[in-house]
Amino acid sequence: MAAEHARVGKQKHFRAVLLGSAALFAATGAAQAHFGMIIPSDTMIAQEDPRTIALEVSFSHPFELSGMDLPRPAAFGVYSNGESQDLLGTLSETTVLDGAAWEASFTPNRPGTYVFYMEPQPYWEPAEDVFIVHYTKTYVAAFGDDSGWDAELGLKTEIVPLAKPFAQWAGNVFQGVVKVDGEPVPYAEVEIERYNVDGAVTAPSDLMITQTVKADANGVFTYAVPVSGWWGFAALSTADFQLPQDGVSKDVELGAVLWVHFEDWPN
Ligand SMILES: [Cu+2]
Repeated sequence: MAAEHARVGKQKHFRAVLLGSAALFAATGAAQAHFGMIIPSDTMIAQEDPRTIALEVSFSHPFELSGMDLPRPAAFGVYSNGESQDLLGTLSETTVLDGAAWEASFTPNRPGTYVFYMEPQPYWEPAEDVFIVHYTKTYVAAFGDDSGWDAELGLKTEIVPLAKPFAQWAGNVFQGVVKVDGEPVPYAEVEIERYNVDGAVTAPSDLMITQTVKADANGVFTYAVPVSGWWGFAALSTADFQLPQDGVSKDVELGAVLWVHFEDWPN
């Protein structure tokens, strides 16, 4: 929602300008995070499952279930068995969480891991005075074959999984390496949110909407996932280039976003 988004941006802005004011910090709360999102209808396609998966592509606040508008992405595709396939032409318009978004369907034709990725057009965020570009991906295993689960696509920025980015239990620890231009990013900040699509949740504090961890000196981050569902990991860095806004060069926040589904223990 545009209004929700503006409010979020303003909170961040106030925080930056009036740092040190504990009273104001308490009044405005913590800022929510934006997430590029790719959510497939299935992450582990069995032989007997429907072979066509549906994909939902958006730019949202996943914990709070509010969407922003996502213009047609600059790139959307799938990587499998060492090859990339352009799927940009398969996107059609839809709405996700009241935001303009995209949907597509894809039918894997052979076993292995399929990595769906999306590069959005740079998003101008006036309240933060930056452009935001979230390189987003998710992994799907087809026909019981998980080979290629650790694939690195060579995106500008990317989380390379150290744990399988599917077939995870809730409670498992998840690890990945944050990379920019193929190199690990020491102490990269990673924002983490759950997509509460299965039911709205009220956090006990706004500080708990987005969880934040830092990578270690080797760019490796670690997070233990408390409950099942879709979890988004967004590793943030500042680009080594700027983009013009009204004739002025502005910083670009790069996000390497990875969506992973965690499963319930079958009691
Ligand atoms: Cu937003």
